[in-house]
Amino acid sequence: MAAVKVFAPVMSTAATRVVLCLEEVGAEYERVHVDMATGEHKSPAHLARNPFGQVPAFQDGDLVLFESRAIGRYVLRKFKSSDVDLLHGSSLEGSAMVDVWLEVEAHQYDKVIGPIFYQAVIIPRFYGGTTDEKVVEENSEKLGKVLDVYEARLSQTKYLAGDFFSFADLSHYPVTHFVIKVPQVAALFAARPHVKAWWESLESRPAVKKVAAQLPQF
Ligand code: GS8
Repeated sequence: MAAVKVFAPVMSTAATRVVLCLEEVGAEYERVHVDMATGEHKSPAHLARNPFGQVPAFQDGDLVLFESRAIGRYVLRKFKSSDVDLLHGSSLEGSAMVDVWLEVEAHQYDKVIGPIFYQAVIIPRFYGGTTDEKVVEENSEKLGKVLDVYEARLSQTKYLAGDFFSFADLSHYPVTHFVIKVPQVAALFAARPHVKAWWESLESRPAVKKVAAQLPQF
C-alpha cells in the first residue's frame, strides 16, 4: 500500500496536527514540502489539492483532503486499532466529548492563541518584524479565561474529553509548542496546576517528542 502524503512545510502548525495523528497510530507517510516563501501554496498544482491555497493538503490514493482536523479524523479512523483509537469511536458518549473538545480547540482556544502565535512567533521569526505587544496582551487575557474553563474541566477528568487521551488533547499541541515560550502564556499555564500537568503529559508522549524534535527549536 502506497504511503499517504502530507503536503506542507515542517513549520506549519496545521500540518503538524496531521503528522501527530500519523505518528500516534504508527502509519507510514510521506512529507512533500510546499515552499510557501515562493508562493507554491498558491500554485495551480497545490490549489487542486487545497482550493483555499493553504497547507496542509493530504492524499491517500485518489482521495485528496484539506483542513487539518478533518484530515486528522480520517487518519485516526483509517489506522485505528484495538490499542489506539484517539476518537474513542467505540463509545457514543466518549466520541461526542472528543467532538466537543475538538470544537473548543478550534473555536475557543485557537481563536485566541492564534493571534499570539502570529505576533510573537511568526512576525519576528519569519518576517523580521516587531511584535504588536497590545495584541499579545489582549489575547493573553482572553486565553486566561479559556484556560480557566480548562482548569475546571481538567480538575474533574485527566484529559479534556474524559479519562482517556484523545485527538482533542493532541490537537492543541502544535501551536502551543511555540506559544508556551511566550512569557505571558508560560505564566498562564504555570498558574493552573491541572492545565500544567495536562500539558506536561502531552509533551511526554513518544509521538509528540518525535514530532517536536523535527520542529524549529525556538
Ligand atoms: C488552516 C490552515 C492554515 O491556516 C487547517 O488546515 O486546519 N483551518 C486550516 N494554514 C496556514 C499555515 S499554518 O498551518 C496557511 O496555509 N497559510 C497561508 C495562507 O493562508 O495563505
